[in-house]
Amino acid sequence: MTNVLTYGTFDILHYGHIRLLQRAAALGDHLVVAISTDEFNAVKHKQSYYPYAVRKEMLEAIRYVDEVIPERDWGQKVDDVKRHHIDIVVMGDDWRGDEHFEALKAYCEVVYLPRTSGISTTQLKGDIDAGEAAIHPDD
Ligand code: C2G
Repeated sequence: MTNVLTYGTFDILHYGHIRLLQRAAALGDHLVVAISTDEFNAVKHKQSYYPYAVRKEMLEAIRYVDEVIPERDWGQKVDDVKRHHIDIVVMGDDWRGDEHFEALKAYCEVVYLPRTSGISTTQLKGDIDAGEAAIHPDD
């Protein structure tokens, strides 16, 4: 049984998030997603559109996700890995080399997956405000 863990805000879900979750789930048997609380988002200087409860509800509806837990602070990751018997922590490669994840290499494998280009929650918000239609994801 290979347990996989990933972290994120996952606000206004889009195909970049889904493709990350799909690839993370493919690395093991059980995918745990630690989703940032609204309070932790403030620490990350992020204001999510959806509150934690809604973001959690949407993630739990995704077939690749087996379990959702709260991400309350930067310091919980080692405990998360131990408590959930995590074998692999997966993040998009915008996090490659980040101390918070590099430190986990003493406890489990850490995998950085290529981000999906051309999509982000910030871009979505901007395009919607400007009345722009989405370009085809694979354009
Ligand atoms: N992601 C991706 N491709 C995109 C957008 C996001 O692969 N086009 C990945 C990110 O690299 C991340 C995950 O999807 O691994 C969630 O992205 P965010 O919700 O933006 O999460 P973030 O704010 O990076 O929070 O402790 C770590 C933080 O909680 C991560």
